[in-house]
Amino acid sequence: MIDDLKQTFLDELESIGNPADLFQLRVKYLGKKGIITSQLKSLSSLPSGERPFFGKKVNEAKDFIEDQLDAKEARLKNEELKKQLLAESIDITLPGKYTPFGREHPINKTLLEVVDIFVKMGFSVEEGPEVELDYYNFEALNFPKDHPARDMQDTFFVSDDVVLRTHTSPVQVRGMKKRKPPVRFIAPGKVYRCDADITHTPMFHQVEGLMVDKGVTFSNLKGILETFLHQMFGPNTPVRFRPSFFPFTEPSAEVDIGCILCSGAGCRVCKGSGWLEILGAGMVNPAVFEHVGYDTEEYSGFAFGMGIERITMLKYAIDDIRLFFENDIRFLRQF
Ligand code: FA5
Repeated sequence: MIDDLKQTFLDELESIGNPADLFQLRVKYLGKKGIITSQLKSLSSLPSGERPFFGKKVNEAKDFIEDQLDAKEARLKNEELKKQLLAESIDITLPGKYTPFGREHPINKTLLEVVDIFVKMGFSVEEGPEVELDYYNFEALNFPKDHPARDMQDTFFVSDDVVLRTHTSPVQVRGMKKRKPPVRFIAPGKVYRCDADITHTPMFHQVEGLMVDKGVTFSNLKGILETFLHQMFGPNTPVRFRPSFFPFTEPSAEVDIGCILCSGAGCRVCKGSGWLEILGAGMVNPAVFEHVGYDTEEYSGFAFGMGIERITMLKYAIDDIRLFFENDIRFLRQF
């Protein structure tokens, strides 16, 4: 009878293919109300002479069933693991997935380099709006209405009183209005002019600089700009100041560096002169101080402004400004 039980168990075990069914089978035979357990319980109702023989048989069957269940459980687990490994196998001979990394745009790269040099010299960074009032872009900078100097910058008008700023110089005025001297900041950002050829685009970037304090002189301006240009273009780069005109500075200067392509010998880029114009600068015109309420007797200052596209073109010998804005990945990848 016990042997029949073992055989029935083996047949049932044979048909089982997953751990959940196996567990049910274990409960069926070895659980509290299982077949084997109830056989063991029924021993007490047997005549005492039959108990040892029958008890031994039931215990053997219990051990046998336990061993069989454990072995099957191990087999099933093993099969499952094999299936999982097969499903998750990786073909290491396939080519990897290429994730292209973005990189800094050359204009941003130069802009950050410029900002970094001035921040290290103690300048803070100031920002202003790109859609600007005529007052800040022109009037407070000593460009009176209908003054011919306004023609120097081809302006995009939003309305009679509002323009797309043509330079970063309005940030000088906004920055000074916000605080009392001493002031020392730079103002990087986008500016707009109705202008387009191989050295001009309708949108470009400038960095403005302003320093106002008691006793600031043209020598300070020269020192700061020479230090900057030597860090940007190399310590042996020649720098020269030429007289120029801006309504908001007096005296004004245009600053040139020795042509970095021909080392001053004269080439196509410097048009044979050996020099390249790099920025505009000068001592802040007292008329501007009056607009911001600074005492012109007590304070003096200098300002400068440079075009970032121009600096980038010189640094990397690029001869067409439009390349920066065409988003040709083959060009941009080189920086
Ligand atoms: C100015 O804009 C003055 N605000 C600079 C200044 C600031 C002078 C403070 C004195 C004191 P200018 O118009 O020269 O000056 O422009 C400065 C630089 O902007 C130029 O040297 C040139 O590098 C760049 N630039 C001008 N127009 C364009 C354009 N359309 N595209 C690209 N760069 C331009």
